[in-house]
Amino acid sequence: MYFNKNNATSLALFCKVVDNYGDIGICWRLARQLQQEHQIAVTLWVDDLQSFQRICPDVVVGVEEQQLAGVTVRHWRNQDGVFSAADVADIVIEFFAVDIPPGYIAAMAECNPHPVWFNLEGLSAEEWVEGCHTLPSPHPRLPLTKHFFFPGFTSKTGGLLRESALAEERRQFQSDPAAMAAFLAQFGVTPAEMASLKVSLFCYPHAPVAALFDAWQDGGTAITCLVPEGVAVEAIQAFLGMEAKAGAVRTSGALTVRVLPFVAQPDYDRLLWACDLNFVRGEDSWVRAQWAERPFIWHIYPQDKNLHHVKLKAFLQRYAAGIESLIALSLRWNDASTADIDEQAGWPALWSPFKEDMPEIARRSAEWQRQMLANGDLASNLLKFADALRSEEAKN
Ligand code: TRH
Repeated sequence: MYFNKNNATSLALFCKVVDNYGDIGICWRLARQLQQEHQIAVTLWVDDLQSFQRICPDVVVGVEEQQLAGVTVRHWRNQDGVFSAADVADIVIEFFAVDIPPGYIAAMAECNPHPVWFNLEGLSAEEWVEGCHTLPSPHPRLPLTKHFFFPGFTSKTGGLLRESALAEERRQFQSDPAAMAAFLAQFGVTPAEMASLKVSLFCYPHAPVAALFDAWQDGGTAITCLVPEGVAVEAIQAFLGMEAKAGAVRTSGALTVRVLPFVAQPDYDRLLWACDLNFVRGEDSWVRAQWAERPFIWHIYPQDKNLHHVKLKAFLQRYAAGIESLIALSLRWNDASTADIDEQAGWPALWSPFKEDMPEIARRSAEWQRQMLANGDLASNLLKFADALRSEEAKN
């Protein structure tokens, strides 16, 4: 073992917030886990402390360097900077192919041994991922090689981010109705709402929220939709008839919509665990929904030329095969067409079979979780691969 559990290993993780919360959400989760479970001395370089503060309220905006949960957080302001070999970590990770400062790369080349260097990529269920995972990319000028590391859903990928205590924490919470009720009560959820079908909603603004709300309103099942502040604001305000601020609530027909505060990351997990159905988006909340062992619908981050539809279908093929109602609702939620579904079907016709199938979807979600557990977790897999690379370098 080169990268021991004794704080002797250092790791630098470089994160640029492109938009929203997924970039920092994933990096923060990985940084914490590497420190807490593997005792790695982690420095997280991040360019946007404001976004970071939304998912982690302990972040102080305007501070250049701070300690958070054992992780050193550095405000990454620009590409400048003079670095020496002593500044360079044993393991260097660039998230989503960000360009790390040229001065830092030059200092990496001065190190002996050279640091292990990764480009940590985004999550996709597409088959090509297996072929690209762990591929080397030699630097054009310097004696450095970067390796691609892909999260994924099979044993030939890096697996998914998952803290070692997560499953047990979730099981305990979900087997304690009083704890779930107390958690939701702090946001104003009433006992009647507790007894209804509870749905959390996190999606991009273009999701067909209004059409879904119409179907829920006119349906026969009492539904409480819990929406963190700032999500699908236009549609939520249209339903509420008032500003979508935390605490705002309105019932119409069978549907109650309640706005929650945008909660800290660990509470977002509890929200997913406490709800009967979760609408999630992007990457990190999507993975958390998979660990929540509840039915979920994924709103995928949109890409040019509808590339995201290919990714969505690749995931549904692995996850939802044979569950037509889940496939149909997921495709329609993402405005993706396919020959397999009736494109004219209205939302009540999509919702009703999906609701009927929810017990089966919940069983599938438990089975999926067992399948994913067998792939190990991303942080441990990444360290194992770093170790293999270092031992290879030591031999040469
Ligand atoms: O916010 P996202 O849409 O983020 C991203 C980015 O757009 C990114 O550029 C893109 O590459 C990626 O999606 C695919 O969705 P995501 O990934 O689910 O991240 C949301 C984070 O916010 C996640 O860590 C959970 C957290 N969160 C909270 O902490 N509290 C909340 O109340 C909510 C709703 C989310």
